[in-house]
Amino acid sequence: TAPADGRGLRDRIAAELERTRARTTLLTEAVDDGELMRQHSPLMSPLVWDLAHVGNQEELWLVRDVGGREPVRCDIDELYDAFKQPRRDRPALPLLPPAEARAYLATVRDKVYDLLDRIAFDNRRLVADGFAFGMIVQHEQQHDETMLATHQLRSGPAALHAPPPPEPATRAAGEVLVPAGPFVMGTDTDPWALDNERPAHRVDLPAYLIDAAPVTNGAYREFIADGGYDEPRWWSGPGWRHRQEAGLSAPMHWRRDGDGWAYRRFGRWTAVRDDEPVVHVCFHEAQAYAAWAGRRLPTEAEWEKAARWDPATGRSRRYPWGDDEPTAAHANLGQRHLWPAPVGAYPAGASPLGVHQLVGDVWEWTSTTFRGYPGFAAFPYREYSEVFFGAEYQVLRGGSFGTDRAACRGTFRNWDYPVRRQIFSGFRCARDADAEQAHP
Ligand code: AVJ
Ligand code: FE
Repeated sequence: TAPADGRGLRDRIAAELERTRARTTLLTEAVDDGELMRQHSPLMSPLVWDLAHVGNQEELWLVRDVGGREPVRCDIDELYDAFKQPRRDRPALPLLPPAEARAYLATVRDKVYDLLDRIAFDNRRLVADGFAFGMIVQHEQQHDETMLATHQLRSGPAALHAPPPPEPATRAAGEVLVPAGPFVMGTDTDPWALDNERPAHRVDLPAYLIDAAPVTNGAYREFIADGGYDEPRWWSGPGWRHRQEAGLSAPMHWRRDGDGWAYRRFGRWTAVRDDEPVVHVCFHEAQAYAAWAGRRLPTEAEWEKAARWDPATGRSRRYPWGDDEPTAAHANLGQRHLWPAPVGAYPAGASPLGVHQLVGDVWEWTSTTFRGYPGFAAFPYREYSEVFFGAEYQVLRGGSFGTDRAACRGTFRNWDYPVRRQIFSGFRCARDADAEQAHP
């Protein structure tokens, strides 16, 4: 790794900032100004809000806080404060029009490059290893994924294009036994890991079985065909209430198509493909499917042990395949494709125990609610994650086809309400090992 104040770190940060801004630009130039200002769903912001919010956070953290520079503009802080402005109210705000928002982002970015040239990467926690820059890169990438979900919700002809994901190259089916024993969950050393991924701590788990691949459309269709949506015994109390109130009968963006099903993906309807991971299901649907299948969702710790634990060394890896950064051969990440890849498409991304597609494709619901790890300390601000701790949010793991590699690793934690499904959410199942499997 590069010395803490070396050219290497500066160049790496500049490259990540540029790569990320190129994605933001793509997502916000794919539609006209009218569509940027409009709200495509009450669940989402107008795209032009996300755009200026990304610039405003960069100004707050890098220009003002790290750089100690004069504000670029402090008149807009309130408008782009996510806690002061609920999403459904954002279209009514006096938002910066697209051209002004773009000019604002460019001004902020120029100051950040200037700062990057001069800054000493000393031991102050906010700047050590370029953390604040990494946080801002991840923040922009997270909003890019949110903007991608907005694109998926918008009606009208397709505005985004990408080649299809790779075809299966191996069989990824059945379950994998993860033996009982401790592993290290979370991290103390990953330089850009966020506060909720820390500290590293030992977790001892009994033996369990976890699916070798995410649940597919084909398997999910059997649940639908078997009347799963109409059978309260598969659903939790709150799940059934939500299924009734929301009138759920299939994943979001699906419709009946003759005898089968079609889904809408970024403006195009096509027949549902059975060997792809199911996406756009809420936690309640995932839980009901698991109950129907005689299984359960994995806990967050079970997910992470399957993704990181190396049985040969007992170490926790950064990713299922090792510590190397993801490449196109490892995982479907970064909006290279616009939907999940069929199961078995990423043999090079499998874990040592043979669990596939843990990273990329779809965010995976877990049965765990979002809390701080033992010894958690908010950094640099309580509003990133601590204010969301509690029973209201479920943890999702692994990242989707729309998650950038900068915002995805074996320790990365996402969370959302159990009713949400406009995100790129799927799941896999698990179950307790029986006595014979646990003690062979
Ligand atoms: C971690 C994806 C739940 O989008 O609400 C963006 C990320 N935090 N701006 C979200 C985030 C502040 C966050 N999630
Ligand atoms: Fe944000």
